[in-house]
Amino acid sequence: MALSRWVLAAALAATVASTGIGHAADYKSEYTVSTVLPTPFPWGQAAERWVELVEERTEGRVNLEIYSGVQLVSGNQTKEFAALRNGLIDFAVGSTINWSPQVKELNLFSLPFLMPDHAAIDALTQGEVGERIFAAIERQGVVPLAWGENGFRELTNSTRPVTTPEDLAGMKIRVVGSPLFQDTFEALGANPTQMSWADAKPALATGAVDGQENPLSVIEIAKMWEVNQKHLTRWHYMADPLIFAANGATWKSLPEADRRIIREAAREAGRWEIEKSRAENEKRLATLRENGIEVVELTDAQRAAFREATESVYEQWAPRIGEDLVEQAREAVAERHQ
Ligand code: X2X
Repeated sequence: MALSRWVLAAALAATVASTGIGHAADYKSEYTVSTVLPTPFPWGQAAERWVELVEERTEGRVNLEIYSGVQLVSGNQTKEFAALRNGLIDFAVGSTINWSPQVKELNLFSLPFLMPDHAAIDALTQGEVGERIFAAIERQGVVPLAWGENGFRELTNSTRPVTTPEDLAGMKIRVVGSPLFQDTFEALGANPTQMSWADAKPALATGAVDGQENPLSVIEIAKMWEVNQKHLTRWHYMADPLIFAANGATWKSLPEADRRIIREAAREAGRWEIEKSRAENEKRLATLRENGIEVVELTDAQRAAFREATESVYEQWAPRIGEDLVEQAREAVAERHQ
């Protein structure tokens, strides 16, 4: 009797071990998290917050390690999504711009002057458009978890104040490696050059390019005034959301309870980062001015001239993004709560 009870207990213990209840044996010692920007950029802070929350709430079971500067893909930011898809990267907090060459729907956010304000960004990411975008990512084997924000991208240059498209004529502008950006700046009469973030500052320092575009946080923290940037046009022409995401196989390998923790932590980190970086914009602008950058605020009429000059980008890109998705986005923006 006693023996049979012992046998039963031993058999049960063996079953528990082999089915891995608790999954102790299934965890990797480290899960990679890719980002382009490190702390103190809001983007890096978002990743850091996520990692801290996950480690705390999984009591160290899920050990996330941040690899900034997209070092897992040798700094080539437009290769990040492919690496996340094929498992070279476990998790990432990535910009819609950098993933748009693989997920064509993400070009939606790069359409010039689609989103005039923060409420417009929220109307897309927090609504049905955002769900459709996440579904498009999921179809490619990557699990989207939450939204963050890099921010409205403003234009800086070394040469002159830019208030009209004509001011951009022939100006050499560094843009991210996205064909849509190439088309936008060509439509404006500028001379765009695609390069990764790692190459941007050196190119500005040597004068190989005259200008660039990035959110105020990036312009301030990267100290763009040190690489000849003297003029900033606050044209709010587009904003790039960030997406927290997981490789599909990595995601499936994790117990349901941990997945819930990771997803919720990503949502919290994303909400925290969006709020924080929006609140910091005015302070950042003041720092830029203190460092000698001249800021041009556009009037509605001036902004309209830029919008008209880039209409051709919609004709070129709406069919590739999906006409109905672009239309749905335009409606969501028009109906947004301000
Ligand atoms: O490369 C850029 O400009 C950056 C850092 O903003 C992105 O990764 C989109």
